[in-house]
Amino acid sequence: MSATIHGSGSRAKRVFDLAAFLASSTAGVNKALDGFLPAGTARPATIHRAMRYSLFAGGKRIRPALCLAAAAACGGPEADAMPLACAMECVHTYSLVHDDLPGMDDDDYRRGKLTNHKVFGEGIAVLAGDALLTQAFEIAAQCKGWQRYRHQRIILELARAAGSLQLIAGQVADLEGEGKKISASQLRYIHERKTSALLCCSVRLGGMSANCTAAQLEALTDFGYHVGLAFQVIDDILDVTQTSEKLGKTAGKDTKAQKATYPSIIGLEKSQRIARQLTERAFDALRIFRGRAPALEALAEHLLKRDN
Ligand code: GRG
Repeated sequence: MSATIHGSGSRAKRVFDLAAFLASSTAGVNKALDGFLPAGTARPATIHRAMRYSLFAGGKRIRPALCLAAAAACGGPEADAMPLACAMECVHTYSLVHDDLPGMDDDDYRRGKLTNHKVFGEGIAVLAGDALLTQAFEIAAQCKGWQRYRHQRIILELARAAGSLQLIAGQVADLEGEGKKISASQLRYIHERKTSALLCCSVRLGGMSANCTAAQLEALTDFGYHVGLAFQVIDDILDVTQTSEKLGKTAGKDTKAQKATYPSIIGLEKSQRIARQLTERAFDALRIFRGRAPALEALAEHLLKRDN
């Protein structure tokens, strides 16, 4: 997988080996996560097996990749960003474990495997999600801290993105919107919080791990916000155009749950146009890096064209 990417500003085309970047970032993240998490045999073994079951179920590792790519764009070493990349994946996995619970989306499959509660039972799945969220903060606290971004700032960043004004606010609005007719602006509110908040936080933390400047942080925020929105629009499109096998989770759930999505409100074609426009806005945000953010550019393009 090599992505032809648009050079910021000049729009010059270069080729970046995204497959190699993703293979290497995923291997690095998996190894680091394995080291950060208690062993599957640590007492009580059930909870550690349940945490590891979902964490190593084969997720695409997009948030860690964005975190590492943002660090690289700002000239920071991968090792400094790694704890934050791992923390993002733990928060994300927790949100999926809880999202799949009977009281939420009630799903049987995730990442191509049975969902956590189907294997370990509801009680353990709730606790595994709780433990993954807590683990994220334990891991983030182990970052080295930077001159512009002390530990307190890093923890605050993560807490805000995962908290009741962002990730959880998005999930609440999503739940409350089921079966109701909601407007495009209400849908944007949900997408900003339930999806964009974590993607945006991933690139911001990557930048912070490189002790980035305020201007770089602003650019990463703009990039993460638009890539996050595009990601959810594409997710909604894939829900109606792909099979469960391809997605590794039950396709067509949004329609079944009478959830408002871009395709259901404005149709497939217009949704695809919006995802492209949001990705363009993300590319524009990277101008400040003058072509030195190839991994971020390639990731944005890849996320627009993904099929799972
Ligand atoms: C707080 C109880 C509680 C739950 C939080 C916020 C939340 C539950 C759930 C949101 C879950 C969700 C479906 C968000 C949308 C974001 C999204 C499209 C996730 C899928 O991300 P991928 O495709 O997944 O990167 P993989 O499995 O590849 O990591």
